Amino acid sequence: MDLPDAPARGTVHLRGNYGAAAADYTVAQHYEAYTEDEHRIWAELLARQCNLFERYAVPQYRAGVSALALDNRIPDFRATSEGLRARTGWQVVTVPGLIPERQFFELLAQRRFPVTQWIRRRDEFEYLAEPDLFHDFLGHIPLLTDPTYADFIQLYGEAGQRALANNGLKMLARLYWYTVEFGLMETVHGLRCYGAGILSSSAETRHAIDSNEPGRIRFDLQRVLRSDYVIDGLQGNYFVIRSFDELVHSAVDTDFLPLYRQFGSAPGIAVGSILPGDQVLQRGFGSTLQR
Ligand code: HBI
Ligand code: FE
Repeated sequence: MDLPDAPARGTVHLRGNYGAAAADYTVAQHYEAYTEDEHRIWAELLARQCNLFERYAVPQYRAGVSALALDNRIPDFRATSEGLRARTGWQVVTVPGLIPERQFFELLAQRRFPVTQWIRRRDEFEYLAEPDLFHDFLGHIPLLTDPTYADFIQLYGEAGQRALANNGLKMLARLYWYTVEFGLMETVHGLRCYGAGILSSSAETRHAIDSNEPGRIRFDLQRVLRSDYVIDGLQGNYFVIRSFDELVHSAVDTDFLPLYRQFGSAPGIAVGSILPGDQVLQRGFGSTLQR
């Protein structure tokens, strides 16, 4: 029986219904309105991904997936938030889709992670133009159970608010891209993935670790802030950290403003480049050596 305020099934989860959004761009999830087919799409996507985690994901991510106790139903964000708040103070809030940077950074600074309300169609399993519920939830939420990573994402939100005021958005977005979305970590068992854009895509998960096409370069904050990226395609390079502490220290110990001033209007380093100063862990055959 639908709740009185729940709209008809399958209607409310239309993409981008920003009309219902509050000033902070959040909306109600309307959990009861998800259709059986939307739950099945979640289950099919999860089944494809979760058998890759053992081999390809960092242990902190695997621990987060276990803690979330995912099953074949789209998660109810209110229930997720109760468990998450107790662990690291984070909550999951619902948004209609991509939201303006200002509101995005504000939510992260408040330890409120925005997850998209709608889930992709079956014909979008391989490629999706913008993040959906599956990418946002399965990619980003498990690591918010890790205290150090959880600190980094809040620090990133605070840095984003400062970047907006200092023409640093493009450079800071690169930091998010090459860590939160497509980051790798060096572990005792070899390279492992922690990036959400990798772990929510079976093709990218395999590519990031198994392919010898992309380069794997040791993380260097200034190098990452200056490195361009493309949003529609597999990565040309991956940047490798040793720990999430390294991310927190890079965010806390760096004065970004001089970097924004020095490099903010310069062209970015081309995708797939290897620079003389790079500490290359694995040189990809797709990389181009810059003299
Ligand atoms: N909005 N909902 C949502 N999710 C994102 O990941 C997101 C966004 N807006 C902006 C944005 N990401 C990127 O520009 C960040 O690098 C700021
Ligand atoms: Fe994302």
